[in-house]
Amino acid sequence: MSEESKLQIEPVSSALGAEVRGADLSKPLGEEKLAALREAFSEYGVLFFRDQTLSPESQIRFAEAWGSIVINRFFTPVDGFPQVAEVRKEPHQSFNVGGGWHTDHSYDVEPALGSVLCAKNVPEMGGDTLFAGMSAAYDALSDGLKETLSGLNALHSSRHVFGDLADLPADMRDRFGNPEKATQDTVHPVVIAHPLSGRKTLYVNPGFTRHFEGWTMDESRPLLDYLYKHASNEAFTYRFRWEPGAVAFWDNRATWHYAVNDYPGQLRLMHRITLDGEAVSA
Ligand SMILES: O=C(O)CCC(=O)C(=O)O
Ligand SMILES: [Fe+2]
Repeated sequence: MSEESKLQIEPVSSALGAEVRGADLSKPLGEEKLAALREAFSEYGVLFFRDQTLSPESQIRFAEAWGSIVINRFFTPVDGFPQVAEVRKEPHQSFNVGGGWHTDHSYDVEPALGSVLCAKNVPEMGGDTLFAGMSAAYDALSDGLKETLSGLNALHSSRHVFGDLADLPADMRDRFGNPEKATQDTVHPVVIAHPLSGRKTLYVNPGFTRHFEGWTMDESRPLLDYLYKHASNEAFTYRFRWEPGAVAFWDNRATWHYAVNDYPGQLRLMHRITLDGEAVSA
């Protein structure tokens, strides 16, 4: 492979993330580039690409190079492409999708590997996405707390977010469908061995984790809150500024994300594909 056609992979922060240049995701990438991307994905947890021209078809093809696609139960799909979910906020809406720290699909027995999010319409200002690296966050805990966490599991659920009991603002209701399907509850270790990197990684998140297994919600709250405050410290985060054609491909087992809701009166539209994962273990 010639030098020009090689990928350039530049880390963007010490905790997570790398920006990739030299990849046209609208075309098949070839084994050599895919292998380099696989390694970078495992090392950095989230990869960013700019100036892409992804159609729903080519986004699907890129995603399928990593595994099979999860058809999301709750999001409105792009017309004609059930594999591609719309992440949309209209100018008249006040709430956004993903406007708090979370990791997608942690309520599934086999949580999704990650998502490929492609910017279609972005506000002139605002609408950035924050990412946080859960391996770096874990590494920075004390040996004492690491020891305590090593024996714990936690329950994750979709019910309080997407289910009938969810306290959704009125202008969010048409963004999500099928509340009767939000019945996923599952237990995962609080610290997992990351399926790709093998690194110890904190695996609880403010969006979907309910309580530690065998503990009440009240008992769990203080320690969960401590972990959330710790893991969302700036030292473990990176803020990505979108432009049309930008793509983020994140690993749900290694990172959290947070879609900043600071663009009232403007449209923001993203296309998301989520990839099947595997059971996580300590
Ligand atoms: O819109 C974003 O930046 C991310 C929204 C989100 O949480 C998701 O697509 O999973
Ligand atoms: Fe999300």
